[in-house]
Amino acid sequence: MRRYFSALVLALLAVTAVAVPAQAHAELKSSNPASGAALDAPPKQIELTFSDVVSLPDGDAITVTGPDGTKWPVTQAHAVDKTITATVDAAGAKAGAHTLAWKAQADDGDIIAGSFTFTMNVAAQPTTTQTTSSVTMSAPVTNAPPTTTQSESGGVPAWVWIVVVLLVVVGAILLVRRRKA
Ligand SMILES: [Cu+2]
Repeated sequence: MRRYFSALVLALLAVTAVAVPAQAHAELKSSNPASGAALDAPPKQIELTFSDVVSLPDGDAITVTGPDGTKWPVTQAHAVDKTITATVDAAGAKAGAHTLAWKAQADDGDIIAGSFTFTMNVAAQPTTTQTTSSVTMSAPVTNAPPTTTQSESGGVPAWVWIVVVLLVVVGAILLVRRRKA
């Protein structure tokens, strides 16, 4: 009976020994951008907040991968207390779904990792490369038939014709009345 009891105690100790370190892991509590966020402008900084103290892991703490598979350059990763921050260069950000993968070293030395997605509603603001693309885009417009450009720029606005027609009508009515008088 006593053997049975000590075996039970040992078994319980074994279970808790496995369970306790697993619970001690820090977890990702919140982030900016948040998981599932839809952004109108690319973020300049990424912030991950954990449930416990974390430090930077070996290798990249944060990677952001765009819809076309290109990675945003991530610099200046810092771990302070429960947060990891990093500066991102999203100049080439495309509209669409992005994956943010993170890795951190928990206070007990274990490496924790995870990933989530967020969406960019628009592509990044124009850069020098995009200016050249807009120049090539405007080229076909200049090649458009001259008749369309003339009717738009050289044509008289519609309201002018309406005013002219009204003046003629009013003038005609006045003339008719004068003759009758
Ligand atoms: Cu752990």
